[in-house]
Amino acid sequence: MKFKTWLMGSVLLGAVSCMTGCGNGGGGSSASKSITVGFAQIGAESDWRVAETVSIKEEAEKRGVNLKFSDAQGKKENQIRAIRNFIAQGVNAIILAPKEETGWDSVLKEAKDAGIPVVLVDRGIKVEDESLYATLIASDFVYEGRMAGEWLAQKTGGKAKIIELQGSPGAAPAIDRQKGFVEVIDQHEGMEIIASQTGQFEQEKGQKVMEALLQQHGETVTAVYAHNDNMALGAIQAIKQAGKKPGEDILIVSIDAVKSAFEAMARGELNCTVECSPLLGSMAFDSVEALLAGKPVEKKQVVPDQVYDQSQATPEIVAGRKY
Ligand code: GZL
Repeated sequence: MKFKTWLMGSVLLGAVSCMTGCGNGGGGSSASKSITVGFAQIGAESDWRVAETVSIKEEAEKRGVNLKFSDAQGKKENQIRAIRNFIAQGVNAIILAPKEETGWDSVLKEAKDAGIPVVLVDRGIKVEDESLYATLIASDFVYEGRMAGEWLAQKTGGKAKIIELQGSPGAAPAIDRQKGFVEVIDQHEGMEIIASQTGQFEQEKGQKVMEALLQQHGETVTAVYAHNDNMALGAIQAIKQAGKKPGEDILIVSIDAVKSAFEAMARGELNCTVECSPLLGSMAFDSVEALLAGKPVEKKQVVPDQVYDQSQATPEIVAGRKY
């Protein structure tokens, strides 16, 4: 008798959890079954981006999550297409690293109508209806920009002619890292941004932009602020080709704190990098699992950052860097 009751009960429970948790998303605890998650990644434009992809994929593997991965090759329209495919495939949840802040309302409404929760990682968006995404897991880019500005102001005694290498236009980190940096520069009359141009967060483009700007400003520039390390590494190449010493003739401060930045600091070519961790896999899947279990999730989960300079680019620290 007991056994039968248990059996009937478990069959019923199984049916209910499948109706709510299978197919196109919705409730049901993932702890009792593997889930399918779509990850709409921007591309592989930087060491940081590659490290983020590895973090998400490794965490999915660890948790037995069936991950559908899409690399948008740097195009927002490809990310939108990927999200539509995920919806059609009936994934349980979507993780999105949005290339730009705007243009997401329509496709995220489709995900919401399909009952599929969306977790934003690493970059925020601007939408009419904030309920179109469940949570944003990201660093505070304004704070990162401020930290970069404060470090440079302190290092130069508030006197610098700065070339700024911006991230990709419309991206939250590019907008906010500039905002935070300018807030600090504006407090020092001896600090001035003499040129500002996008290098799309890419090393090669950062080098090309710096080569061109050195033609115009080579005799006045005293510092470079790059929105990410890869563009800083490109600028370092350009400065060397111009016969100047990066890190000495021209100071360089950037953001991300990837391993190659620590190696550049150890060579004395980069002066400072502000960490912005790409290791978001664990937080992302904690959020997905909580959402699928119907538990509350903070709307904004801020990832802590810190400043590193050459004094911390020791062999031990470089060897210990996870990305
Ligand atoms: C930051 C991330 C930025 C990195 C760049 O969260 O969006 O995009 O700083 C990457 O390296 O290209």
